[in-house]
Amino acid sequence: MNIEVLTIFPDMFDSFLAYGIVSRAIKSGRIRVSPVNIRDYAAGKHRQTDDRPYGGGAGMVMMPEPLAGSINAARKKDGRAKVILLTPQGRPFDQDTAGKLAKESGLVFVCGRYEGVDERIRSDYIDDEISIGDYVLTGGEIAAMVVIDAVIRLIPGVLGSDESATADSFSNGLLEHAHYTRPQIFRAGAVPDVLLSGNHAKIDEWRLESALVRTFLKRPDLLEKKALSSREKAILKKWCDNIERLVSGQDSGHQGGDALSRADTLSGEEP
Ligand code: 6GU
Repeated sequence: MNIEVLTIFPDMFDSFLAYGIVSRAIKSGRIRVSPVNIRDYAAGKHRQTDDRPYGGGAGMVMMPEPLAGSINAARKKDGRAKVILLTPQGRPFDQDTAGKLAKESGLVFVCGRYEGVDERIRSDYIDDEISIGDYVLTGGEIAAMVVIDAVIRLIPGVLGSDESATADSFSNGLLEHAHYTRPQIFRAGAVPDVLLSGNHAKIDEWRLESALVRTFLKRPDLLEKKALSSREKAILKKWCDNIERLVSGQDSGHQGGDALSRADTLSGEEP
């Protein structure tokens, strides 16, 4: 995949492109990322890229000519490339959008600065607008890095087999299960026995339960959106039943009992 990033601060991308999976993907030739200085397409002695807004008011607006010039140059290299403006007014970025963008042959990211880009660029040159969340950044560069990072790891071959994206949080509509590595005992915490058992059916079941419970606790909105499988429903129902048993045990005056210890098949990791 060919990625061009149009920005007035191309050097911001140096360290982003120099490390880890991003750097490896570039070296392997699976992606190419080219930061392009919009200023190279600006005219005049000062190569100005921003100007005051018509109608007055605070802030500056990115001038249309340098943006049009740099977008046209990127389009000339790859006519099929999708041109994406990073702006807080864009569509909220999510894993689903990352997956769709990973299938494109080329992407051109336009990084807005100041108060934004001239409206005629937005209407005539931009295929899609993306926001990375409901807050305002000083420019689109960090947002472009966020989007590029999320997209390239979904391109086939970019992740090694031991870094698979299939179990990622969000890829199945759930947060990912809990993870443990050595040592087996750390402070008061032990690794759940099931993970040491070598029983892969049991480990899969534990991981699904962990994913469901932590999604319920941390991001219940994700569960509302998700079509649950019958296995997933059964696991959540088991937790419901166990909690119900615990509560009705309290109502009838019993103390203790083992309702929760039965519910706690996650061995203390989840509550
Ligand atoms: Cl894509 N750009 C800027 N400037 N601010 C943002 C954003 C993008 N997404 C959230 N805030």
